[in-house]
Amino acid sequence: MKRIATLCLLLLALNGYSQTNAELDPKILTSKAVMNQFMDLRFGMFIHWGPVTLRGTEIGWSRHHQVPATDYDTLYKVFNPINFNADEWVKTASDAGMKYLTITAKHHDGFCLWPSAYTDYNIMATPFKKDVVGLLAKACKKYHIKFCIYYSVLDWYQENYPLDNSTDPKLADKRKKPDMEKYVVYMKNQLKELVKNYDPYMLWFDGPWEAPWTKAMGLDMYTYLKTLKKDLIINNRLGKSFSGIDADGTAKFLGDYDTPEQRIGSLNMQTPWETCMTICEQWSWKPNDKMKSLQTCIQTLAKVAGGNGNLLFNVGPRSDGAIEPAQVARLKDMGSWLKQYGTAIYNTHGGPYNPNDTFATTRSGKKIYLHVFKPVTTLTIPEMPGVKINKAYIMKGATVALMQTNGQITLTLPAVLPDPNDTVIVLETDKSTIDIAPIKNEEKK
Ligand code: FHN
Repeated sequence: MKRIATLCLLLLALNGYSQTNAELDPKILTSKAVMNQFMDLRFGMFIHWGPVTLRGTEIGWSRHHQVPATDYDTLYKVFNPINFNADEWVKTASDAGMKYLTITAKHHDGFCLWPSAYTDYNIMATPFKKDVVGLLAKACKKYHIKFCIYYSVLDWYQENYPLDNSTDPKLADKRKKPDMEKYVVYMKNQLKELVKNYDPYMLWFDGPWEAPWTKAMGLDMYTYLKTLKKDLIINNRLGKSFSGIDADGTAKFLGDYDTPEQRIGSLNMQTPWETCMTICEQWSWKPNDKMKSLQTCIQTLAKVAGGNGNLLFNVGPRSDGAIEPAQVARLKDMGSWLKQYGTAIYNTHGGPYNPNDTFATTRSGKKIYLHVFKPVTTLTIPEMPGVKINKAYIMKGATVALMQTNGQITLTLPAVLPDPNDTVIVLETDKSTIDIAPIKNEEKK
């Protein structure tokens, strides 16, 4: 999977695709206030799901490869997730401390989890016959979780989309008469259905890297969507270069925020960004998938927040509709940590130090939250120019001894840190911390 994402990025870079919001009418761009509210949420649930879970292979990508297309494209006929319960999925997200949820309404395989009027290849053609997108939208409203929709630009099932994902000419599903113009109309009709019927907080696009999708289509689609809902948040994957930040931190892409994938983005105080990452290894469910440790999960969230980003953390529910109990338990443990330390994550800004494997920092008002990831007894960091630390203490715990000399801050920590995954130390300063410029701190190996 990682190889695929890297390949996609490489293809885009080689094609020299770059477009920015400067090519859009500034009046239609999502406002800073809406984006600030989104960034305050910090933590969301990504869900990759569909009939492919019957095979336990990767959604979209395994079609024609591990699973012959003739098999893959007929799985819907026996897809009957009798244990699907939208409230349970959303409650799992809420108990994890997640504030938004993004569902793959249509992934690269073209299957639609809602009763689309524009294709029969949708959930109502399965024995299950329930509007999954609609049920999740309703459950998100009930649990005050922002409802977001993932929609794949590329579509290896729809006849009008010119490409299939088979590399073997013998296997390739010969497109009879593809017509990209008609496919774009299909996209706009489906997106209008999704926006009008389910009122998503955000659309998470994916798959812009293939040749049939052009820069002009991306600009046109962003503009079109903003006629449907002004404050709709749209990620940067309608554009061809779906990740690109200038040296000074400004965006070099089309869309409202950057989407580093399976990696933690760099500290950036200018451009909003969200890391999307799997809790296991595969995006959609597979048997015995290897799950990240609680420490890795918590430290990933803290490092992402420390970089001023959001974390969209992915689970892949099973073909019966249930999320693996082990993943539910892991997420619950993240929620327990957030119940204790959430003040150091939600409604904060990242920085001023760039995160590393020893610590990360978040900040709010006059406070800096120093997240310590390793059992160190002293921590020495570059001082913050012009900033005086009046008090240092473990959040909800004991005072921490602190020295500020020779341009350095040295903290003396207890031999056993209260939380081995991430102990939060509060530094109370004498000024508004948001004004402190980012501080480069190299990891001492
Ligand atoms: O090809 C997809 C992949 O299946 C998955 O949906 C990820 C999630 O961000 N996006 C693409 C790879 O970059």
